[in-house]
Amino acid sequence: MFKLSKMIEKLVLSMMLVVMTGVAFAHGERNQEPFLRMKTLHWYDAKWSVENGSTIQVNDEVTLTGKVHFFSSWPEVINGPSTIFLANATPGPVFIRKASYLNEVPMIQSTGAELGHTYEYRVILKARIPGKHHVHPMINVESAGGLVGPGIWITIDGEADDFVYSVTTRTGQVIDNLGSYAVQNVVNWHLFWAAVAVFWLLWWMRRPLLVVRFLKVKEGSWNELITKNDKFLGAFMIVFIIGVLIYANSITKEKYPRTIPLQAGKVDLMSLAVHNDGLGTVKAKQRNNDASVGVISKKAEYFLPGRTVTVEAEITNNSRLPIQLGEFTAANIRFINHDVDFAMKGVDEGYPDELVADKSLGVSDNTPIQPGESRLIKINATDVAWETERLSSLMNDPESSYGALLFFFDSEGNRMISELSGQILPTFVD
Ligand SMILES: [Cu+2]
Repeated sequence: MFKLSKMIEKLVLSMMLVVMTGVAFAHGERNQEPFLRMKTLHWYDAKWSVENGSTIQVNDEVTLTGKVHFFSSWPEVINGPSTIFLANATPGPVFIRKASYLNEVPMIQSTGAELGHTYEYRVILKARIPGKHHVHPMINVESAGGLVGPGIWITIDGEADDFVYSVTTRTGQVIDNLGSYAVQNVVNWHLFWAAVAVFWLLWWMRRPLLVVRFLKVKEGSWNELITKNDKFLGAFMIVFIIGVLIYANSITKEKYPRTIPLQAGKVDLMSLAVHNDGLGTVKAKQRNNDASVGVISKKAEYFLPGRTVTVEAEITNNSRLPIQLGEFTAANIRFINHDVDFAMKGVDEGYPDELVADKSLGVSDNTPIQPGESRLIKINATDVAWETERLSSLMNDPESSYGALLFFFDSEGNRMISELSGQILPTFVD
């Protein structure tokens, strides 16, 4: 009797401990060593679009914003932030992450950060599973793990079954709910392969197992262990399985002619890396070879049927004379702006014709960019060369990114060259 009551007491105590630590420590963000938490990431100006302790409904959105500083004296014992991923720390997939940005660059993929620099983050979440959840921004550092920012409590109300996540694909197809899209197909294929596996197992298991077979191995009677029928079935299975794979691949290709492989590359954050000159003030550091022109790629699309690459870029003129964009060159193909005389003079005689685009380089605003001015321009490079030079196959690559050089000319004809690079999205509809 005494023992039992002692046990119940223990049980109640341990349950209380679980409940209490659950409240006090949420989900282990205080488990990390102090030096890890103090010398890695410093999150500040953190804001949530809802108040701490508030209640939202399933399907409601929450936006996390703020700044994260990568501390200069990063601990020696953990990996540096050369490969990082912006995420959210929540207890399981209770929210889906609709979008995430560092310095307004989409963070669908991993990126790399520089020590001593500050980045602005923005994470958009959509409520999925009801409950009371602690919600933080988090950055995963390769080989070091997740480093979490400050968290607030958000209660999700409603029914998990009401959760809907609808998306429109790049081909214009509307998927009503990504959560249940093609699930039946996945189930069917699993059942099919499970049936094949079970059949294969039963084929061998219907005969005496283990000891009998062990003795036969000892005797060396291989003909009884693996019969003619077994060999015949084995050969049939190889042909059958490979045949099914080829068939499945062909019907999938027919049903989904345009697919993009899972992206494996890292997003380049260099072009927008933020300088910290005194924490809190941020200044864009622009990637370029020629300090006189700053170029930031905002958005790039490749319109497949039209063989057109469109780029939106912010150009900053740091030189003392007005400048104009004269040329866009990538993979040896040159797109010239016919409205800029200095650029036209640069089309040297003797350069292979097929590598100079027939059409002019389209620039949304050709008026000279004045010294000190920053302007968002749209660049349009259309040519069959994208197809003939097989550059269009970038859609099938596990890294949909591009790079180009931009040639600027000032009013005296001086040429300034800047790099332009970023992610590129395929589009199939105009
Ligand atoms: Cu937490």
